[in-house]
Amino acid sequence: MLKFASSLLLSALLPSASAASFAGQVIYQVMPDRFFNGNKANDGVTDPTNLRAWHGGDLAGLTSKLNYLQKLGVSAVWLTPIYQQQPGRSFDTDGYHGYWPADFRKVDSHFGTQTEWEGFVKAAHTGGLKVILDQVINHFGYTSPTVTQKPEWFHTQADCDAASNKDVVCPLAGLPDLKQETPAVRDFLFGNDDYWRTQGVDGFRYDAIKNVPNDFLKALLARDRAAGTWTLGEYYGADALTVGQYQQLGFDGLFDFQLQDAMKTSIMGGGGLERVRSALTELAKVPQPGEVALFLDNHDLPRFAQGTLFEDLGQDRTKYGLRALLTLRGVPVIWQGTEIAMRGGGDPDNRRDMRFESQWTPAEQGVFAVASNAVKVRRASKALSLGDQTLLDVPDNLADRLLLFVRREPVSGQQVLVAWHSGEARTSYSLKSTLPAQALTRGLFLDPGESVSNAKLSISHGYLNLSLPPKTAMVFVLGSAAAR
Ligand SMILES: [Ca+2]
Repeated sequence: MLKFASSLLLSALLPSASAASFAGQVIYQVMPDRFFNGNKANDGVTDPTNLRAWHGGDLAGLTSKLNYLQKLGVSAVWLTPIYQQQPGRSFDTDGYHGYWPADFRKVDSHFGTQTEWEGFVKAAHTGGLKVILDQVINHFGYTSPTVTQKPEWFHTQADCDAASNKDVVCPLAGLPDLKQETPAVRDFLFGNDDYWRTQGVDGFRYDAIKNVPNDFLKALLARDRAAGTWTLGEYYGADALTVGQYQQLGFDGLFDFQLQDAMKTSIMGGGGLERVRSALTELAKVPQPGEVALFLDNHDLPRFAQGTLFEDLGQDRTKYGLRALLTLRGVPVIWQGTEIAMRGGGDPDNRRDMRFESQWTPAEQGVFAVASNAVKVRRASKALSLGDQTLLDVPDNLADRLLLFVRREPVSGQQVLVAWHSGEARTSYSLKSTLPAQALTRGLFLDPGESVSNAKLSISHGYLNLSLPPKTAMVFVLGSAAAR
């Protein structure tokens, strides 16, 4: 009887079998207005010189560039919201970003038509790409007609004043704040999910979950889980502890902002790697580390490459950052343009128009080559895509410049050793190690034009010997010669 009770408890705590998984996926984040304009007829009033105005990018443009995503090698695309935005501007800004919805089930005319949406999803799926759509569940756009038509759907200033949890009840940036505790609102938001599921969406990226009540989220996520839809929560600034708490609530993944900040400081900022090591140690404790979204930057943060004064340095360190990102357990997310080290400060400067091959400098082509190599190496490796992750000890005097870990995929037994190296020059290291001797230690990441990696590893006689180029991350396949 006791045994029966505990197994019941376990099944209530563990994710159910119908849960979706994005382990092994690599996501590319697109803001359609700033990606590619495939149909000038739907532009309306645009001003490409104003980062707060519509620029004309659309679903037709994204569809025509899916071959670009395939060239990069990603397996999924996340679109910021594409549904109908509020009329007019607020704060001298258009709803080009998609976060000011008026009709959650209609494609905004700037992005295209229902038919173009269907064409996009079909082309993405045919090309092997999963589709993640941003879902707004906290608010309507400022001037959306629903705000005046259905005032009972929204929290009032009095609600906000009386609330103990201001994050949930008070408006985010002044936006009309939905009252999820009202059954009609809850059903409306559930219905939005159901609608987009019928439209072929494989996953939802939920915006601003910090500002939405947990009991509502729990019910929403249970429905997604039952339907097999992957869920990714955006809790701005989340550390590993927050990621873990929200996974327990029912999210598959969350963005780890703490790790993002550590990687930016260490890799782009030239700081030590200790903070990354500590963020990874924390992240290992969450219920589903393989589903956590990992990123260098996004549309809400200054660009990764913005951390340096010099363009070439920003490009070199972005190569390091992208390689590092693609070695980690979790789901890497690449924000459009980071694969060519685009620059830009805070919103909206981080949302400059995407530039494509014919517009790139040779240096940008070099960043892309490193990015696409790293994405493809990751996707071809079971150990990198799905493996567990074990940090190796390094001597204290090297902890600022050397981060080592092993990724091992238990089913196949495939394993790799990963080395992040922040040293300023090529350096050789010889470290005492308990790892068994390995006959095979081939480097997997290649620089453009290389056929053999210029990094070296050997493990024998209780020592791990490394020769690493400056400021980069490297991955080495491990095994007996017979294994491959
Ligand atoms: Ca257009």
